[in-house]
Amino acid sequence: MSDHSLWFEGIRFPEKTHNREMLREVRDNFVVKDEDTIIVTYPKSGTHWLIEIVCLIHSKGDPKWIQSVPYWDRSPWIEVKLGNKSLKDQQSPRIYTTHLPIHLFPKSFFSSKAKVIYGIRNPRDVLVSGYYFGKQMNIVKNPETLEQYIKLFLQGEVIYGSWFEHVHGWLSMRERENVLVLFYEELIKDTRSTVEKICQFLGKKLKPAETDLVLQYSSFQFMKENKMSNGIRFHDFFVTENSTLMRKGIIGDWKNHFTVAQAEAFDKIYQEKMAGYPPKLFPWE
Ligand code: PPS
Repeated sequence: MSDHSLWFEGIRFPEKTHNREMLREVRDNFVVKDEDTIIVTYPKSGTHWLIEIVCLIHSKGDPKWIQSVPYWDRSPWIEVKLGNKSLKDQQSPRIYTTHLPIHLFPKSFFSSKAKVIYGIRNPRDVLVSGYYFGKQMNIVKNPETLEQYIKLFLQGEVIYGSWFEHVHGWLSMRERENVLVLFYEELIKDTRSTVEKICQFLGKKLKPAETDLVLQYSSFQFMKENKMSNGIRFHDFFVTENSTLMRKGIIGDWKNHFTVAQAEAFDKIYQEKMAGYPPKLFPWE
């Protein structure tokens, strides 16, 4: 029986929203422009939060744009059929989003000055967030239990493939001037400094009062209540009316879900796969 996924270059995608031609087209022929800002993440790493912050920085904290245009038109996903279509209507400077691993990213980026913001989150929290998100969607067939989901995640067989490969690929770009690596955890712990870091990277100067507005309108609560930020594009794919993108928005929820054995098994693989990075690069233990 079909599980509603398609495989492209060893990576699993939902077949309802993606197709191989589009993925190939994006990688080989998508033209990245120097003025573009691109938000790149592995799913469930805080993508929507980054979109909101970048949009608010562009509007200097004025919420009109984020309250009147849905996030999927403000910063469309290039590899998703509908997102790719709405990107065609965007004027420069463009903002767009992707969850693509580096080897499927548009080749034209590598000779451009476009700016990439790569968001990373503790993979254990990514896993828990993805597990609940999968449960409220019928976009692909997901495992029933967390135990099964952990297994799939560690094998890299969830949507968009292995977290480890994704992070290795994108972290290899971290010394580039036009790539900013950000952690969800630093956004939570010190939102203001992280927003200021993004402003600096994008070459935007905001007054303190404008930064206050960015913080206010990109807060979890505000985003949860804003239909243009918490709305669901693919209603048909959601199981319940109460489905939400803004679930908890915290650090360390995995501790409420993993058993000791699951945490140890995860940790063993994590240590093996993440060996070699500088100590303290990742803001989690
Ligand atoms: S997606 O569907 O892959 O694009 O999801 P993504 O946006 O990457 O990640 C969803 C998680 O980000 C949390 N989130 C936030 N946390 C704190 N503050 C703000 N403003 C915020 N906006 C989104 C969201 O709650 C999801 O995490 P969990 O752990 O499921 O709550």
